[in-house]
Amino acid sequence: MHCYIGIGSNMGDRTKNIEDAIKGLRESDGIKVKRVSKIYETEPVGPPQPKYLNGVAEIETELNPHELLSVLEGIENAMGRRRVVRWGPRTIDLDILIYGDKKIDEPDLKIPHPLMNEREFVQRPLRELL
Ligand code: A4P
Ligand code: MG
Repeated sequence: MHCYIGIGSNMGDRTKNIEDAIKGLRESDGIKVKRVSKIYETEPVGPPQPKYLNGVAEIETELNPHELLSVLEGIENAMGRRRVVRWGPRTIDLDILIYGDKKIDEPDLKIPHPLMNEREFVQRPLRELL
């Protein structure tokens, strides 16, 4: 399936965090990274916090949506992400933006990502790839 993954970081070495996350995607079984957008510095949305770097990766995957979500969570956890504040600062955030033309509305998984269309930090890199 053809998917788009949103990538964000606003803590620590943001550039390295984004690179490590993309490397994590490349090394994951069942995922092929096709293209990566430019990486942009963006104003934080939500509580006051440092600026983000954001980008989007286009992937092809054999994994189903829940399997893909677990892989993304595995990469986040391996990179030392800790849940602290909703919408708060994070070393890395990986979101499934689009999974083919599938629509999912479950408590732990909503696709397309519900806030995607309102967020310029997602739209700008995504536009490059669509
Ligand atoms: N979840 C549901 N749907 C999805 C999906 N499509 N992809 C669930 C990934 N996860 C999905 O997310 C909480 C839970 O959402 C996951 O466990 C998963 O089951 P999280 O990443 O642990 O928590 P969070 O990120 O604090 O909450 P949320 O609502 O995902 O926040 P967002 O929407 O990701 O926003 N400003 C700028 N400039 N750039 C940013 O990247 N990011 C955020 C976080 C806020 N402000 C930002 C940015
Ligand atoms: Mg998230």
